[in-house]
Amino acid sequence: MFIEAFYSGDANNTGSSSNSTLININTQQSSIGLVCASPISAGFGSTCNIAISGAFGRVDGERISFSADLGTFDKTTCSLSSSACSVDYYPTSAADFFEIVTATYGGDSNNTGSSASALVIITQPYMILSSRSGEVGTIVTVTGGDLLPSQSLTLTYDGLTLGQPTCATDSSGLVSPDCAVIVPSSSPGVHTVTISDGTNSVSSFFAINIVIDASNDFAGLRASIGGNFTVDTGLNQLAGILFLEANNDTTGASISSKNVAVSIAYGTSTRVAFTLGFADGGYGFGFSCEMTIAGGSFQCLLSRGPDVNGDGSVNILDLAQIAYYFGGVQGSPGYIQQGDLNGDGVINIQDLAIVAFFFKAQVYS
Ligand SMILES: [Ca+2]
Ligand SMILES: [Ca+2]
Repeated sequence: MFIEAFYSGDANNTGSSSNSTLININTQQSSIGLVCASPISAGFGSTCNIAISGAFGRVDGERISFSADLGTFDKTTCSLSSSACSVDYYPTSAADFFEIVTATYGGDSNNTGSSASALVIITQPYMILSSRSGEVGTIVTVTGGDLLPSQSLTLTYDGLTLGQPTCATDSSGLVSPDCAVIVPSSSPGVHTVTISDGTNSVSSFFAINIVIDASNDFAGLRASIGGNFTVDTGLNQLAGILFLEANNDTTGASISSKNVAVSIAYGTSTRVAFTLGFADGGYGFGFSCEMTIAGGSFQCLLSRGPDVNGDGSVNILDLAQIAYYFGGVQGSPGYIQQGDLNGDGVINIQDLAIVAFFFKAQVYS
């Protein structure tokens, strides 16, 4: 702005004027302070308060606008009152770990515009399973947190809503669910457990194992096998440690026991067979088991090993051994003990059938 003084003169004086003088008039520099509640759960509101300073004249009643890349506001502008106002911000996805909320004042003829940003951290819901593997029917406790309050939580297993009570929610603050899952009928391998509040969800994994538990009597002994296999349906592989024990059938005294680590790549087979012998103490018998992968079922037979010739595999040579001694009766020259798989004193079709059933079974000693 230029200011200039004029004298119009009178009867005695001519008029005159001053040089013009430049006066700079700056608009007031406004400044916004922005504070948003953080951290919050996705879908749960964060109140953002702003206060403007440095501004003068006609600021109250003017509007502050808000923005964020994701999420919504209860209103995208608020009207200043006593140089302050607030909005509520709602992030919509917990997949977004944080959001930057920006408040902007456009300024007016007295004040320059200004803006400010605030970081809102969005908490990630979490869940913890009390057990990560087991059998169908296992009761698993689900605990977690940072889900939304005042909503029903739902649990799903492989995408199917579980037909059991939904978790209770904590009406004060963020939810800390505490509920029980009864693992439904499902095939061996890894399954997905998900908990959701309608906006946020989080998943964990539960592995169904194949559980082996069998015992049989054989030649005055009682033998048992136990343990479980984890199944990797991606690599088509199962692995586990099995415990074998043989006791005197009358006294119960332990005769032999051992742990056997078993790892089998089953490829495209739907059935897995293996045989484990009580090599300790020279007992020529053991368990031979077969399992179906999809169903997780198993059956184990206690007998002399189907690897009749002891070369580490069950194949045509073992069938040939049985065939050679076929009909041999205990005590006769045509009888060999290792060919009488079921121990009934005669080598016949039943022994042949055992070798045939476990043909190509993986042999562990
Ligand atoms: Ca063999
Ligand atoms: Ca026999």
